[in-house]
Amino acid sequence: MSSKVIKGGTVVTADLSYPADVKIEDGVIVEIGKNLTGDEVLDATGCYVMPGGIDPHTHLEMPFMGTYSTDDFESGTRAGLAGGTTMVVDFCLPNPNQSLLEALQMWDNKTAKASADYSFHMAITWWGEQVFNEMAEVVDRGITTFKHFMAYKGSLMVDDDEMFSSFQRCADLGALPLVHAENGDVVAQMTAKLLAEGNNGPEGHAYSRPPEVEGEATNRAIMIADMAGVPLYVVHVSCEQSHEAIRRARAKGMRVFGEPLIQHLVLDESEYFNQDWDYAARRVMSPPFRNKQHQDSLWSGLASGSLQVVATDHCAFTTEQKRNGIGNFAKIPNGTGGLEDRMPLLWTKGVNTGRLTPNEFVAVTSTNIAKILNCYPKKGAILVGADADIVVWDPKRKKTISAASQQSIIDYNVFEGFEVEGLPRYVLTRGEVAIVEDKVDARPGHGQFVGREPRGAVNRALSTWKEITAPRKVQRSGIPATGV
Ligand code: DUC
Ligand code: ZN
Ligand code: ZN
Ligand code: ZN
Repeated sequence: MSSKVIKGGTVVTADLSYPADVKIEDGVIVEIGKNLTGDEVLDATGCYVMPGGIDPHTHLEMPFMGTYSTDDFESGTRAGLAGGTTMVVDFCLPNPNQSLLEALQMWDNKTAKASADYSFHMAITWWGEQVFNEMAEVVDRGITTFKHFMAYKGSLMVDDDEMFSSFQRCADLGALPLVHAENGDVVAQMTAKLLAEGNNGPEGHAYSRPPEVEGEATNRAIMIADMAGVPLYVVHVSCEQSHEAIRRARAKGMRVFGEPLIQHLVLDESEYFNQDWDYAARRVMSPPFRNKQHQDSLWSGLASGSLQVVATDHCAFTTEQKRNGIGNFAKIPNGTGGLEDRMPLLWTKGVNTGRLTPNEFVAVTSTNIAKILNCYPKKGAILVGADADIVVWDPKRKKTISAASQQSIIDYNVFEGFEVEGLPRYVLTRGEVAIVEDKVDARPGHGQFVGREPRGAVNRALSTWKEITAPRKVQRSGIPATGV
């Protein structure tokens, strides 16, 4: 059996930094120590040897707003690998009244050319006995996270009744609910008003979704989760109002997690104002970019631990697709890319500025989410027995981000022109070398599904703490009269 040794680097985990060689056989780490030997040597001199990044929020080849997001599992996982990300978690979105299992089959069919490992979150886009029953089967298939859209009225949005029912079901199944927290009713009304007044340009998108819309929904979801007796994960936290709700809940003792995106950390609302139409429309995503005060709030949350994960919400549309919204900003497909740039940008803007330590960088790009999703230490770890998903990070390598050299197949990059310092020298996916500096050797089909177990005792919320010695019985069918 052939082996590889990553030699001469500094192992950096969420806890520790120490000089060591890392030996790999059969796709897993078999030894960590001094003076290791192997059949093939990868030189890590001057580099950090870190767990590969995990991006828990992508939309690859997703049907959305009348089109499909353009990066698929092939280009998306390749882009991830090029930037040090070795696992993505994509959202499976059933249509209203569609079987969750049928939707899952459709999503699974998209993954044949994935070059890095992947998992799924299941979205709850409608409610009924079928959904209640199928959620148990979805959990049995290793998908233990359920997403709820509080916005996109008329398509993906669920109301509080549906959300409360689903959250209670998640509690019973040991699953974690996720929310896209924006008040969809308020957004719909503000959108209609802006359009009626003739404000139809891309900046109208930002005006229609102010931070209050997000803060209100985040507070509401937290309270509903606590009443259902389940923790909560808030995706794409973009503003102080939402961060404040999460901080307050955590201070009270609730298990609430918050995920800012690299886009909101790095880009601000000036991207929408007094800009050329294409420029602004390419940056239309939900939630929209915010001002500097909100950005500072997100950075401080990552440093203090009140926010735990940096993701991308990678959902890439071409300029041509964005132009569907000329004359009506509500028809601009929402979404931006970021898979390739998340780690280099977070390193450059976070570690190089002193806002984050290298260990905190590992925590927020990989280890924390592996623990939350319950795939640690298979993923997110440099430990004997862990998958050899490894990035050998060269803190001195530089580049200028440009669409001309990106792996994403869209025609622009929202970070065009940003200088980054800190890039992969090598990226390994289960022991296979996919990236050597600028050389991309991602192998379509190599990526495998990562199934996850229910979360066990950590899936308790504050309101159910008293029940810790009397675990609930998992009910596999039939909607119970009450949630407990
Ligand atoms: N926001 C986006 O910008 N795109 C995809 C879905 C979402 O919530
Ligand atoms: Zn969202
Ligand atoms: Zn999303
Ligand atoms: Zn392989």
